[in-house]
Amino acid sequence: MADIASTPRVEDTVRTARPKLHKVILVNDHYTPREFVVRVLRAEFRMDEGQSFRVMLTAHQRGSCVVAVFTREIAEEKATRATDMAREAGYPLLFTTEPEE
Ligand code: TYC
Repeated sequence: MADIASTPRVEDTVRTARPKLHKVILVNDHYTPREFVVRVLRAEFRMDEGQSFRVMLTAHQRGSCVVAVFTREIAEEKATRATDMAREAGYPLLFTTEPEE
């Protein structure tokens, strides 16, 4: 008779160590100057003038725009730093994060 306790179990799914990525999202508001948004995007996300202008304009026109994706920790850190940069300058500019589907 088979000994249940010693019967090997076979995993039928392959587990891979791939952390879920999180989006950093730029949120539009009516008060932050466009040039300041571009400056924050360049400083925190290392974008060039053209990229940062397009991301700013998309958020301005559609309400929000995905800036980039990172692991959760990095995404949250960058969103916080970018939002803090705006607070220090007295603007309501907001960066949020959300997990990718
Ligand atoms: N809507 C702002 C303005 O007209 C500019 C702006 C763009 C602010 C994108 C935030 O995420 C933003 N001055």
